[in-house]
Amino acid sequence: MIERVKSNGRRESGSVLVIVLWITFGIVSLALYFAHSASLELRAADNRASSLAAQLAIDGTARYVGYLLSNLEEPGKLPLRETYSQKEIEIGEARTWLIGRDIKDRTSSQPYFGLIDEASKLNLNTATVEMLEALPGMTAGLAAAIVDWRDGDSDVSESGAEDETYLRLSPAYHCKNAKFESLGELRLVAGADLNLLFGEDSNMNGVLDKNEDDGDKSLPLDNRDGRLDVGLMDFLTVYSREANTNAAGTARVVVSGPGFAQRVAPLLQTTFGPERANQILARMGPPNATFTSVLDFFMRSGMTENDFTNIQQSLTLTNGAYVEGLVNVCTAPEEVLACIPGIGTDKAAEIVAYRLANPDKMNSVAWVASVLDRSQAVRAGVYLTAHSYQFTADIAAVGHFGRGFRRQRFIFDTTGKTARIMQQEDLTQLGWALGRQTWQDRRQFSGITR
Ligand SMILES: [Ca+2]
Ligand SMILES: [Ca+2]
Ligand SMILES: [Ca+2]
Ligand SMILES: [Ca+2]
Repeated sequence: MIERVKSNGRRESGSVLVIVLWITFGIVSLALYFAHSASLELRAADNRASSLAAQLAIDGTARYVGYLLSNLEEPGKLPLRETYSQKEIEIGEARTWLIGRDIKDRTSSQPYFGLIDEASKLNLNTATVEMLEALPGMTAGLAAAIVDWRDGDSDVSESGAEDETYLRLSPAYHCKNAKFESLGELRLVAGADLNLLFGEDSNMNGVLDKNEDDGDKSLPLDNRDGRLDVGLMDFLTVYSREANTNAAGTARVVVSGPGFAQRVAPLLQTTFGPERANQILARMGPPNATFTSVLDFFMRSGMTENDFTNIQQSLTLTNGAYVEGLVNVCTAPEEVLACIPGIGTDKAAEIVAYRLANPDKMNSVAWVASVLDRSQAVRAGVYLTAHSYQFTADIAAVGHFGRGFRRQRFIFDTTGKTARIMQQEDLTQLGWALGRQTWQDRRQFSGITR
């Protein structure tokens, strides 16, 4: 009897122990669960804070670029890279970078930092179909469709596309029949597929990232040749235009056609003195001679390159408020130069080599006459300038501990008194764009450890 009581007591205390154990286990699980979710919450909040700091740092950097471009020493000139900050710009605990383009090197996996010159590209609103066709990877169909998209009529050009094509799509839309307002609009044009537009550069940073050189192992598909085959987007713009005024803001002189000699005489006299001005004018032929470009005017004037550099910003061929779509021959990559009539693939490499050998001459278009023969220079001059007034600032940022990556692209216009943002676009969704080295270094970016 006593034995039974004892054994009953043991059984009861055994059951109590099991229950207590279960309860303890339950409490511990709950505690772990809440601790885990609290730590996730904390982590998420921390990432949100980093991301917010990165965004604010981007805004700050855009202001910095705006200030820089509003106070250029020489209007119409891309600021020298030595004169402004481009990488690891510290703003509180955040860091920003200006992602640029190294037009000489398409094999690097390390980003190049700086502003991007929009006048170094072909303008979608002014380039002829032949110029567009000369771009690497361009198809005849897309080149013709670009011209049909922007021209006011609905006549389908050879291999082009107007309403008939776009209204058959689902969803259907109309051909614009007006100028391009943004580069992104190109995606709507018939024949513009993503491979053609973006090439292998899926994150649009201008450098060869690992996934862009591993064939079909990861997206994008690439040819694994150790070189970044960029898409058409890198060579095109819709923003390039110059104000038809000189650095002081006064209207430029139209140096061609009836009365040109009278118009240009005061400028020549004030700059070079009456005697030299008369010499130059005497060489220019009849007082109503016509010139096809400012470069043509220079070649016929017998001026020295230095003389010409002093007055070139006061010369023009047209009366409008702006001159649109000229290509800056001092900054354009070889692929773009090859599209210019008179330069072509034959002379583009020579132009690039001359630029590298003569950096001090890059103040006007005059030097082009030393590389091209006269008839080539006359053809090319129509499309060329030595000035740039629109710049892209492609700003990437991280917050503390290198977290919260963000990226935004701004297009600045400097034709007015102060630089103005013409367009801005968020590129964060394209993912990390600062190369492997910065990815490895990014954990050191923290205000806390210092
Ligand atoms: Ca049209
Ligand atoms: Ca890339
Ligand atoms: Ca790939
Ligand atoms: Ca490649």
